[in-house]
Amino acid sequence: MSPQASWRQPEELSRLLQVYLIMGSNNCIRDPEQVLTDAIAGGITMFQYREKGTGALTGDERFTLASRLRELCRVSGVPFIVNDDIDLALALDADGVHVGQEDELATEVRRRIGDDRILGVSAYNLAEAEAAVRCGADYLGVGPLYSTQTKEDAKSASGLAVLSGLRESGVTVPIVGIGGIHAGNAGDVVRAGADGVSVITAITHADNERAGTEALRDAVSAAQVR
Ligand code: TZP
Ligand code: MG
Repeated sequence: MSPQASWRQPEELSRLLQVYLIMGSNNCIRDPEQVLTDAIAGGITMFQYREKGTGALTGDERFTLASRLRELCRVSGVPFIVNDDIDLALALDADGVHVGQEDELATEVRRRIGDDRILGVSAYNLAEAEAAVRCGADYLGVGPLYSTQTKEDAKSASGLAVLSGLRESGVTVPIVGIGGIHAGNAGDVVRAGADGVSVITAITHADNERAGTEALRDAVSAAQVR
């Protein structure tokens, strides 16, 4: 089994979702390669390249940055996921893709990326979560749980009840929470039913990205000791 294929196993994915950094160049104050290097040193378990919104890179600049970040992930064994862009994911031999509800249908994405790559799908409620699982999602990104300034078109914050609701309704796939998460609330997210937390600002705007990552890891690990 290729490393990518084993990463799709639910127990493995649950571990990989613990501290999931998402970013593009416009989320970073410092150089994105340096930010990712420090976040890897701090112990991120998965990375998503998401180049979106005001000031996002396009064309060759976007491809070049994506390739460099992909390489940093490859050498450190951190799964590299691409947001939305299946062509970019395939060109970079990414370990997976993450799509929203508005993007290409998850069944079509699965067909294009094959059986070895991770497929993540965003879900805001139970109906979206169940549809995503039926379409072949390996994990769900659920949120925004708390209010966030980072996503320009973000829905209103759902609160944590959506997570416990999904678990009570029998959704068993790995779940990562998203939206407004930081070291101070990450434990609550995990206790409500998530396997881990995905963050942009909590790492990219931390005074020290490595320390910021370590604080998230500690908060998630402490909440997983039940
Ligand atoms: N999807 C829902 S909220 C969000 C995305 C991409 C942004 C999360 O960013 P932050 O800075 O961690 O709140
Ligand atoms: Mg999307």
